[in-house]
Amino acid sequence: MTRSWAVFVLCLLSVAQGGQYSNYQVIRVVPSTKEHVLQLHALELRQTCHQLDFWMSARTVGKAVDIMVPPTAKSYINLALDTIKAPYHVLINDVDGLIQNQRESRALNVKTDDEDDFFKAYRTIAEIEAWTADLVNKYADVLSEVDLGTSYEGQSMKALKMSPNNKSGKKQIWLEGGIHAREWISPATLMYITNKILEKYASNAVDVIEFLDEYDIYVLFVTNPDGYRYTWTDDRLWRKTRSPNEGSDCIGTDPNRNWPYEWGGEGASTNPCSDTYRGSSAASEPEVKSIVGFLPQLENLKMFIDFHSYSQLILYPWGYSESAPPIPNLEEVHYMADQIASGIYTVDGTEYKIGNSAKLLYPASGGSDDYAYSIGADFSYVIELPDTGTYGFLLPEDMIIPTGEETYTGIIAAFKLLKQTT
Ligand code: 0X9
Ligand code: ZN
Repeated sequence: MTRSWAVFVLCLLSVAQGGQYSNYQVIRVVPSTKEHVLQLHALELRQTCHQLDFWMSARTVGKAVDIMVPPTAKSYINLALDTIKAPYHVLINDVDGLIQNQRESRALNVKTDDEDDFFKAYRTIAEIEAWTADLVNKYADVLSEVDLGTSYEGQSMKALKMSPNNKSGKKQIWLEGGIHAREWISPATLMYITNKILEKYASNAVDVIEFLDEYDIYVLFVTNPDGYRYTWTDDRLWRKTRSPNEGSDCIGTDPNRNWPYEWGGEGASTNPCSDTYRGSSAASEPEVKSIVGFLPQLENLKMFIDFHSYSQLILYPWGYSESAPPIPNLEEVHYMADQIASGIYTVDGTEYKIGNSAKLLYPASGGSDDYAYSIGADFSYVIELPDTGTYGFLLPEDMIIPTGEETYTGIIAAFKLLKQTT
């Protein structure tokens, strides 16, 4: 019997169990041969029948693959990895324990007696909306809301616009977070950065004042609000949108495989049950469609950043394929990424790797970064925030402020360079 046939039979024997995460583990496999990588890819294709969740997809030799394994699939995965002889170890022993810790920590930190408390806890959609409304009031001279539309479940999607003037010929920047629902550090970091830029503006910090004189900054904290809400109410580790799929019981599309540039190519699944499902068509998701309806109206879009987690990477186009041609302004884009990484490093010594998305991470088509670059954003990035796997998507909330602080420094370094070069 061939190996893959053996795996297929085992797949039929395993009974998938839904529900919460008791006795779930995350294991890290580091493929040391090309054969390991191929086998891990094959395993990933069959992930849904074992309820495996590839927190980090298979890439190349030497690059870690993180797989969340339910108790029902432990013997299967052990056997499969022993058979292909790929080295692995337990990365997170008790996924449910981390989720419970986060719940308990939030209960202690949820209070907002003073303003700074807001960043001591992860925030629900309702809390984010209330905080945003306060922010718009507080900084009325520079801040306004832009209505983008609604999500599939009818939640309103509003971007914030930081702009102290209506000067003609202004350049624009778009920052978005929370496109993947479970990556909670993303909206939290983006809110931290936004708040700090506004504080600096209000305290007359010259660099921020001068920057906003030439650039309008648009910010969307939660790009996938239905998914984000679902991570609070039902499933902490949900990634996709919440729209139904015709002919399937599985819900949701990966919104970061749904953008209308090179849609449906490599690294995007045609299976609605997959976590990387590309959707029924390009921009099938109302959340993606709303932004696609707005972004091209920005005539001078200079920079686009989509915040994700985890792995500490700064990635740039093209991400859709390793065989895509190099982007024309590769040198400048790489140098800008280097400046962001250096800025981040100066704060606490957190190290980021930078590089082409398809090569440094993996090819994935239909991504927001490729789309933004395709419509003319000179600098387009995905920033994969901390950590590198100790907690993964379950980064403790006492990491919000340090992550916010260092990422803010990186972004300010980018603004400085942008102003010198565009
Ligand atoms: O796979 C993704 O969508 C991103 N990584 S994550 O672990 N947060 O899911 C990376 C996207 C990189 N960009 C493109 N490949 N276009
Ligand atoms: Zn992501």
